[in-house]
Amino acid sequence: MEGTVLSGTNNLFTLLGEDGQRRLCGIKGKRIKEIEGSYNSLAAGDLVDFEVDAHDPLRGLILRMKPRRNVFGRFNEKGQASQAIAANVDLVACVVSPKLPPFRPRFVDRVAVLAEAARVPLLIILNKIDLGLSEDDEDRLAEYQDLGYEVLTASASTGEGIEELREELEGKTTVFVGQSGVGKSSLLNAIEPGSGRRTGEVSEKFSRGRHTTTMSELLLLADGRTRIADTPGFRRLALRGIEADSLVAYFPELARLVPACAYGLSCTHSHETGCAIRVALEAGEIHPDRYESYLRIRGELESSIGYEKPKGRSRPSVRPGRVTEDDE
Ligand SMILES: Nc1nc2c(ncn2[C@@H]2O[C@H](COP(=O)(O)OP(=O)(O)OP(=O)(O)O)[C@@H](O)[C@H]2O)c(=O)[nH]1
Ligand SMILES: [Mg+2]
Ligand SMILES: [Zn+2]
Repeated sequence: MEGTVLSGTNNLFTLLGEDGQRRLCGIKGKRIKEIEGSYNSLAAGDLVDFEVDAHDPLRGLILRMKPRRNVFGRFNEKGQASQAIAANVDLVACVVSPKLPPFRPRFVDRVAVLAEAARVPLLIILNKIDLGLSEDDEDRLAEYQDLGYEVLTASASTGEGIEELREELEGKTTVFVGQSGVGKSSLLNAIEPGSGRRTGEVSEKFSRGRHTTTMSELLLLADGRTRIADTPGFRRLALRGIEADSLVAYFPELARLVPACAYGLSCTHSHETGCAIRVALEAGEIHPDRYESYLRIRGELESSIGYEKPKGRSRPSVRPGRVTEDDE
């Protein structure tokens, strides 16, 4: 039978079978990775073939994973192992808040790169609008809109913007990502009253680094067509697995300038004279913070283990991939 992975840990997964039944399933022979030749294990949203346990109709064994349409993943804190967060999604929703925790555009830039790399559209949800929004943060959000990303403001507490959000998500499979405490689970509860997601106190999170949601879980809304993956908040989003030289492709406003760079595809866009991106930066046509994000992520990709610099040409390295508060 075919089934969808709703959640899972330690090789035990909750599946929704095509018969509408939920079952707890292990992996037959614990060899799913080998079957698909995939480094990632199963994630919420994965489609699998499974067999029902002959003795227990509510249990089963997963036989294989179906090919993925896409996968939204991240690397662990040390950037050493990839973790699939959700598979086969239509939309990545990056949830942010104006305060508690503060708005961090650099985090959004990282999610945007991951979404572009997975070829999935990005929606930015500014939750907690009831706490107010500084002019600076408002400008940054408008900037993302100009780049072509959809931006919605909402409040899980007052209900503002929830109807628009519901409409935006309707009929899609969306993965909610964002720092701990921004209100991902609260938004889900507001969209679908009765979904009973556990939410937590922010002050407690800050002092103890506690996460209320501890594992990704795909929720099916009552309309039967809308699916949302609630995920644990990340403190930091390490980026790996992208060639430093192709990173620019995932910044839409930079990518379209590359053909005009004097060194074309071999331009690092960090120092070259005749770099169209640097010219546009000087002219104030691209946002300095976005450019800074590009440099930081590029530095991180270049300094990460396993990355080999292209041979034959020496180029000064851009900034090392330092981890700063802003990146968290
Ligand atoms: N003022 C205000 N507080 C909110 C809003 N939405 C959520 N909160 C509060 O923010 C805190 C964190 O909310 P959660 O929904 O647990 O956040 P989360 O993003 O799911 O956090 P993790 O599961 O740890 O990743 C809770 O105390 C919520 O009550 C909002 O719109 N306005
Ligand atoms: Mg949560
Ligand atoms: Zn350039």
